[in-house]
Amino acid sequence: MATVRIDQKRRALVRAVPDTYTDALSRYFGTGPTSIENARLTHSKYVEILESNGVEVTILPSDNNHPDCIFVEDQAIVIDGHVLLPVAGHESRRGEQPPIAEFLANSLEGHQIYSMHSPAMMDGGDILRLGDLFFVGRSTRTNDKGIQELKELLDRLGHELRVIDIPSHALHLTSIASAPSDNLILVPEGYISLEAFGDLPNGCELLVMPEKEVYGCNTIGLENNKVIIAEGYPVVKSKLEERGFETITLDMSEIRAADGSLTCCSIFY
Ligand code: CIR
Repeated sequence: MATVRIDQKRRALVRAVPDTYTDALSRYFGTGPTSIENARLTHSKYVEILESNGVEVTILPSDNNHPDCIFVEDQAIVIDGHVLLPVAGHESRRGEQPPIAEFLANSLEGHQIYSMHSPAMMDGGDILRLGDLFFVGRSTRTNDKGIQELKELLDRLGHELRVIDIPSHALHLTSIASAPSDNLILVPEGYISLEAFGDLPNGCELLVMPEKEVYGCNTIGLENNKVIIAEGYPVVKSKLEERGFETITLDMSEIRAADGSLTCCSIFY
């Protein structure tokens, strides 16, 4: 999930699909990608959608030694121009970070960059931002020490952090929830207790989706009430449209096959 507010989504970093993508990790939604060509097609449509909605996109070259390298969201946490570089929760993904860190250091000159240190670990995919309120998933990828380091940064920035336990059949918090706007969270039935989100600020609410549309709960909210959604989740689509959102649909099947969702493929900065 983007860790920036909707109005801060001006620039995004993505990373090209490597030749080794069919070796990407897949344990949750996915049974493993089968077509690199289709993954590349989806990825280029993803970039096109962002660009046609006014986002300046930079594409980092892929890294064949890291089949999961397109999932850049996990590798850097950008909050109000500050960057926290987490220790990725899966050891095989730890070498993905250096080019991303270097790019952000050059692009966000003058801003503070903090590096997390093991045994703390965290995937950026465990963070969800609702306006100025943050949620973090405690998951197989994000531990208490990692959460403590994120909290220290958020304390300095004056933002509140709430912790949500992620069930063992889900990868990340953002695999099952997202904020299509700064006052709405999409969340599926049957994964997280709604109480875990606590009292939301005035005007904010949880929109509960059927359990079978869990994958569709990952969306990317953009300015002008637009939201990118995965193809094939009709309830998510109609509920968002009822609320006045303009939905932009993308076939995510080859990304889902590696447990990736819409938000995983970009870092807004
Ligand atoms: C992994 O297991 O790490 C990748 N195959 C999928 C990462 C998805 N990232 C995300 O939800 N932020």
